[in-house]
Amino acid sequence: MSQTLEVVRLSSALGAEVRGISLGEVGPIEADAIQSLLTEHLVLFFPEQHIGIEEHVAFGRHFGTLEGHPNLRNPFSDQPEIFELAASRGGVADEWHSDITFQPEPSILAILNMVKCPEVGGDTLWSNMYRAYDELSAPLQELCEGLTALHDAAPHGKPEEMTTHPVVRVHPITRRKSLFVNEHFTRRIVELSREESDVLLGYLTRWASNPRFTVRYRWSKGTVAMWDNRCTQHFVLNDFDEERIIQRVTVMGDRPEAASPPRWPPYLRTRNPGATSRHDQQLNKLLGSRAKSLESNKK
Ligand SMILES: O=C(O)CCC(=O)C(=O)O
Repeated sequence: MSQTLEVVRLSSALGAEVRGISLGEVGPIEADAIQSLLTEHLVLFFPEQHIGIEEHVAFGRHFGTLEGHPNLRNPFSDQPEIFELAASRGGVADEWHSDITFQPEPSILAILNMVKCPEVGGDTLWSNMYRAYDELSAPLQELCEGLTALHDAAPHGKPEEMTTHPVVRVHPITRRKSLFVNEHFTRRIVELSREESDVLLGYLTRWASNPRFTVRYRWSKGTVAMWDNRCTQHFVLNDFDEERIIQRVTVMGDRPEAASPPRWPPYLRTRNPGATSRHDQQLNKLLGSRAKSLESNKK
């Protein structure tokens, strides 16, 4: 299939609309071209596709191994690789996030099919995490590069599902550094006290949503979007009344590569534990279970 792609950028920070291709007929050559466009624009939109579930899954498989959502049940089909979110008045992801960061190997990219969309509202925003890192001051970049953060699945009612990731990761294709903390899943900077972590994490997660780094997309039925979770975050506007149905396939996963190794040990309150030490319970639990598994590996 020979198809001429028309590509229109949607903001200075990220995002492009792509026409002149039928996603239901993509082969390896077209998939490579799409991967190159994704590497350049970070999020792509393909209007008027109207693909079905089989085509959606087949398209996703060009980019890696697909996995259903680990915590949210798929109510409508026995196709395990599709995750559907049907929402009206609630149930939308209106907190900035990148997908499934509570797992050691989070999603690398996602492909979303807009099956039913409200006449107005329900736009999605994406933000460019390369820019969020690049525009930090040099001292703050250096501090962040030496830190790791605890992420958990508390938004899915499972705070015990947790892992740590570098605060600054390196993209395996571009080798560029990006900021890798998000308001939805990131709980704590491991090397800082709870109070310090709250301040820095609060700052970084607000910074990540600076309008200068973003694009906002107005959907129509049949549009397919595809984004790179390693260098973007997204947020859905919960401002609609009609039903909004999306179907997503999720490409898993690589272990985020740190920009540098952690420069400090985890924060541990060693003296005078008091009422405030309850704030360290989750971190201590994670560190305790890691120590135990190291110990049992030695045996
Ligand atoms: O519904 C959307 O626009 C995005 C959904 C979302 O946040 C996700 O798939 O992680």
